[in-house]
Amino acid sequence: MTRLALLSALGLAGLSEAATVKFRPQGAEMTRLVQAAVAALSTKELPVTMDDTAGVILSIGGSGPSAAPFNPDVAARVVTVNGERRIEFNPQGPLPLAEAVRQELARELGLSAWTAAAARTRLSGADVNGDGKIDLADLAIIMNNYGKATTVGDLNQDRKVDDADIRLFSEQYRP
Ligand SMILES: [Ca+2]
Ligand SMILES: [Ca+2]
Repeated sequence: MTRLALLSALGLAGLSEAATVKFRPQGAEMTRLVQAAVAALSTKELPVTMDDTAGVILSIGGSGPSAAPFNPDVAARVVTVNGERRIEFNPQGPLPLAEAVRQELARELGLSAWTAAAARTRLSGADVNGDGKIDLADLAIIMNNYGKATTVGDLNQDRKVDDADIRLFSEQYRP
């Protein structure tokens, strides 16, 4: 691919991409809090949706009457119950629940902050080298692997690196 073709590809609006996060909120209030938090990450460039059929279980309060009381200083705790990971939020914790949810889920997703920009960098796949930035170093890796059957630089996960991946990169890249 020539440099000119590359630049024109960068200017094109291409395929749309979406990210899915897997969380299993329990109960109406927890579900509402998690949905609101996930909605705040979503943009036209990278819609973020929730799959609640898998992932860590999220609940307000402990699981069942035998659950240990919360340390009053903690907003949330991570426990394993019956082999399943759960994050339990302290209903009387030091943080408002919505804030505690954003904080815990940011840690789960490896987001540096609960912002759409951080989500785009982390979840779009366009940060190929994983340095927290979507920049020309990532494009260089994609170009280096162009035409190859590899997962490095394969943003749409079809096991080859081609124009579709460059278009996806161009949607996430902000010069
Ligand atoms: Ca990068
Ligand atoms: Ca691909």
